[in-house]
Amino acid sequence: MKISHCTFLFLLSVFFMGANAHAEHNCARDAFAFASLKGVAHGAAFMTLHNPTKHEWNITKVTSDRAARTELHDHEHNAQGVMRMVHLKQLTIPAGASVSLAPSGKHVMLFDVKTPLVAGESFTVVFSDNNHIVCTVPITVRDR
Ligand SMILES: [Cu+2]
Repeated sequence: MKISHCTFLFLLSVFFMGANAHAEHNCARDAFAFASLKGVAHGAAFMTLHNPTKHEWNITKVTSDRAARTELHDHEHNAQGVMRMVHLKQLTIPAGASVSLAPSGKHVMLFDVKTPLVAGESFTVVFSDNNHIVCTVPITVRDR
């Protein structure tokens, strides 16, 4: 069977689209943090975390090269309807599932940011499951 030049280019482009789709099949997307407010030494990072493995993740630890201390937080409403942050001891992501970390919801809390977060810079957040790293995420700082 003779494959025309056009067919060949088409197959080649499908191959590269496939390769790109595979490269995106990692553990996080849309990861960002807001630039620091003046005089505020804490911040938060947001993303969609995805577990591409065949086993459940129980994330118990999160660290960052940009903050002295890092915690997983969620928001909850108390009986008075006031929203407050709570420390999540564990974040479970079933095999193949995703969890959204977004403003007013779950987030990575950054305490004692060493120097103010400036739009355009990036840093790293690392999620661990029983002392094994499950996901290393590059975070891009953006303006509010
Ligand atoms: Cu928080």
